[in-house]
Amino acid sequence: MNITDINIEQAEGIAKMLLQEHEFRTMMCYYRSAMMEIETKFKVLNESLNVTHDRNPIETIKCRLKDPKSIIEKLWRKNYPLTLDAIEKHIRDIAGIRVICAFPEDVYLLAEFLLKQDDIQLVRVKDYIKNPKNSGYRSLHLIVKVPIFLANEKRMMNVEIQLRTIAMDFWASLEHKMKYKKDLEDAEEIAEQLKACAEEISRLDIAMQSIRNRIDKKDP
Ligand code: 0O2
Repeated sequence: MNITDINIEQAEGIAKMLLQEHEFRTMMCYYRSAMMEIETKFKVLNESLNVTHDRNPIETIKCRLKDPKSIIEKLWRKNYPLTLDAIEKHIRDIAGIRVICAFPEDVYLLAEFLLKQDDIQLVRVKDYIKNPKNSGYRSLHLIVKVPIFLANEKRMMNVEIQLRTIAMDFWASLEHKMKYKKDLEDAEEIAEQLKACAEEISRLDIAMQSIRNRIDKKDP
């Protein structure tokens, strides 16, 4: 986004948002709280699956709050007004949680157990594992609403959850780096190579899953 390209309505929007700095910080505090709620839910599931299924499906959990610049850029790109109302209504990935598992079946198991919880509302699912993106990107994306309990009220907040395997995460990190690298001469060739790697990674995930299932069956 180039600030010199903005028109008067958009400039007014930015000015209003800055004037509402206190409201903006309050809203970010709500999203941070929602992110913590979801992180805790996954940690609890990990503990409980240790007892019931004899495994800890989660390798890592990464949390991030979208920074104000990325929020404004997204509103801008999608042609929404630069207001707090528009942020709450249209930007559903301000609070983001990435859950990394060793095996693909654990990705679905965790999603299923989270969505069974009676305080969680499912807003949207995008299954890029069953339907990978053109780039080769694979992950299970959920947008959920989770309640946060404040001093005098309860609020339902959106959280974006990305679940994927270690191998898918390894791939996504490198591919993400390439996307942000400008003036890459052989970008097309690298993208093709990455796509081929994504397919190999998917085969590897399936093979590792099947080995684990065989080992599990042999357990007494
Ligand atoms: P960041 O910094 O990762 O958060 P929407 O949110 O619905 O308006 P969209 O595009 O429909 O937008 O959302 P989608 O496809 O569910 O997920 C977008 C996020 O998924 C991205 O966030 C990435 O984190 C990840 N993602 C999606 N496609 C790819 C891909 O091809 N490669 C990689 N490495 N990651 C991908 P952001 O917004 O890019 O930023």
